[in-house]
Amino acid sequence: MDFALNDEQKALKQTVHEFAENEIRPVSMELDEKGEFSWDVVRKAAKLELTYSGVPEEYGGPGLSMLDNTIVIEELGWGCVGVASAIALNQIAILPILQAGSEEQKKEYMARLTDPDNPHLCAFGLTEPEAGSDAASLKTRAVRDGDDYIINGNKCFITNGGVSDFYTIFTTIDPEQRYHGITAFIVEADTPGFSIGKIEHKMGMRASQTAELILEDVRVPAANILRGEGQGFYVAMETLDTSRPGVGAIGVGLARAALEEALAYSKQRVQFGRPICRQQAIGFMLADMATKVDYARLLCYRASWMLDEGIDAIKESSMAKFVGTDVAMEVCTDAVQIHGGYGYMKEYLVEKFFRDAKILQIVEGTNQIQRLVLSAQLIA
Ligand code: COS
Repeated sequence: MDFALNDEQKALKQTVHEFAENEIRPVSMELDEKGEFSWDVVRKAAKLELTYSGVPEEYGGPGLSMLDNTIVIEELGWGCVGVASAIALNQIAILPILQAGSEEQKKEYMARLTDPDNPHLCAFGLTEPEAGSDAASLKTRAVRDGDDYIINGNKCFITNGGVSDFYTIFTTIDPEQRYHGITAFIVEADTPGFSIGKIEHKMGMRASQTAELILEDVRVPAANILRGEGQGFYVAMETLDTSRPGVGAIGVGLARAALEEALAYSKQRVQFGRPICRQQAIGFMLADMATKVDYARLLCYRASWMLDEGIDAIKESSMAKFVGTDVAMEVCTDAVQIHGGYGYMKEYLVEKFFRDAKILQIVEGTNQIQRLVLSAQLIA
């Protein structure tokens, strides 16, 4: 067993770290303040192939492994959770097409995503106002009409909603059949009847755009179905199994950033005649924070490595997601605490980190759902 990154991985980590430091951090506070998605940053990320780093070479991407992608995403999370989400959740939205698409679908849609000079984004449309954790209860309906389907319904909390070129929309062809009726379609953003509703005003992750999708008599060819009628629930679950370590890695990057801020502050803040890092109460907090970052990262690496090796990793992916993001919340909370009153002020990065951490425990399946998945696997 080798815990060291190889030379290529170290170089990759360095490149993405520099991108985060030079292109993301300088604008992250402003994007957060304005609640603005930045095409400028996303275009620069696309130049480095970061928006589609997991797309295999045969479809025009660099074909990074899951582990390499997890390394990339940690650095983006270090830069800004909002920007990291815009980029990493695009990768997640690519997965249903890569994992369940036909050869023609992969060729067509990957070509659009992998153009570094004119990058397109896509989005994953599963969640609905009344179907969040209980994904199988979704109501968006697809009804067959000749060679097409007519889709009606609403999706909510969709990351990159309104800035994407196409969407994977999960529908039901028969709600009575619960998950057996769920069918996934690729839907073009410019299809008549498809529109963007409310753009959410969020607590954190504000540099990524979260929107409602409205589908009113949207006509989509049957050729746009992914894998087949009634296969959509499995497509969604397989996507989430694969994507969850990446969300954990955003948490690891954020937690690492919060630890760095807390450490730097505690070295220069003097109380009772010495820097507060020399007070045991603070020193022990820093020790716990550093340990949490490390074990969360190890779980993300392990789940990613298992996915690369083709080993069943449902349990390990869920662990990586909930540990990575719970650690982010805990470490960011402690980073604010170490900053005292200053940590509550907008001028300090940890104030933003704290707000950003919260959403990570909710997206991509709440951390309670992760524990449900894990416990179901344990007792099966
Ligand atoms: N990977 C692969 N297949 C899975 C799976 C997984 N993680 N979880 C369930 N399945 C399969 C089951 O094996 C079962 O298939 P068969 O009947 O053919 O054996 C089928 O899917 C239904 O499983 P189950 O009965 O467990 O489904 P439930 O409706 O009870 O829900 C959970 C399962 C809770 C796991 C699912 O609803 C879920 O993941 N919810 C969270 C959704 C989410 O993450 N939303 C975030 C939105 S994306 S940002």
